Amino acid sequence: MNTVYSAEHQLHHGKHELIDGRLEPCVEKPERAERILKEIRHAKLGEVIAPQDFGLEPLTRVHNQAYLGFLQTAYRDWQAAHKLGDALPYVWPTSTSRHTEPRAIEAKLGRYAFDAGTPITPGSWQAACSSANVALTGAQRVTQGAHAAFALCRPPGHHASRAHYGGYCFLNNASIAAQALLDQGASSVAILDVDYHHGNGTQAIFYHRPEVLFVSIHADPAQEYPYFSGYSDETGEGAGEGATLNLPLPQGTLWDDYAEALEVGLERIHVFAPGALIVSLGVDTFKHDPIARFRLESTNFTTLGAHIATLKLPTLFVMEGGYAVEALGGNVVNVLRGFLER
Ligand code: SP5
Ligand code: ZN
Repeated sequence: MNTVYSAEHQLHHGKHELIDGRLEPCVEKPERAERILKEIRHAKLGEVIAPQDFGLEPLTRVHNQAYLGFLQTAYRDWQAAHKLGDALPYVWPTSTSRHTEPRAIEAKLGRYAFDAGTPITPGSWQAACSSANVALTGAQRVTQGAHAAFALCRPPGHHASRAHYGGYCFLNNASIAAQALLDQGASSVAILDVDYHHGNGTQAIFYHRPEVLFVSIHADPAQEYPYFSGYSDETGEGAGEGATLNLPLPQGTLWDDYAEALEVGLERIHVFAPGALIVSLGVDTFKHDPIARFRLESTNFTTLGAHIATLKLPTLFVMEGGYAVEALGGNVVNVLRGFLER
């Protein structure tokens, strides 16, 4: 299987995120992608290829223009307003606020961000674009007939919605890839999100759409970030009713319970019979992850990959979270190997 990778991810390098009352060093750091790349090469999983540049058009299929315009100039605007360091929001509109478009950069940050954990740095826009191009290049491989591809995206994407960033995500790489597959002729696509955190952005983007099935296994939002979505009674709306399946699990979940939820999710995808599968691949379900609380072992990731392979669908893996850097590359390789070797 080919891995798509670009060193441009390194341009996004935040210093701090607001976490549990402190500004802490960002857990979403360049070392993550480098570790994964190293293990992919070491495991001789296949060729590592560079992304093509698809420009802005495929991004506008998923995100709105004003949001993209904001992201493009956010850091420059922050700097021009004489703010220091990375751009982080600290004031938010609420349901009682005016809805006029804000002009000040600090107001725009609150307008477009949903958390204070996602710093915008000088190179964030370029890195986010390159991450989307990595996903789009992977999607193109699948459209051209590859059985599988791995998009080594960084920054991740599944928390970003049409006009909101957060959760270390700016552009929703998996959604952009799904939309590209549809635009290139696929009649339907399933997205299986196995990141520890609910993929609130992906869910929102396709919530009303019947041709994209979104299945997510994640920590119960009553206990865990992102808190405001991911409950099992969210099943889609309008034409999209029934095309969202949330399978929340409690903190502390071990493989056996995880595997049961996985079977439910895979069965739904099997019945949906999509033209292609996108896996939002987070390995922050690992027992030693510093910000998450499932307890999967490294060997469980091999089984996860093997189970996904039983669907026998053209599959694009899109990298999302996973912050235990020592084991990160190995855990990702285990998923991909389990998938290939089945
Ligand atoms: C892509 C992805 O995995 N994004 C996750 C963003 C989560 N950010 C908030 C983390 C809050 C962690 N709270 C528990 C910390 C334990 N010290
Ligand atoms: Zn996550």
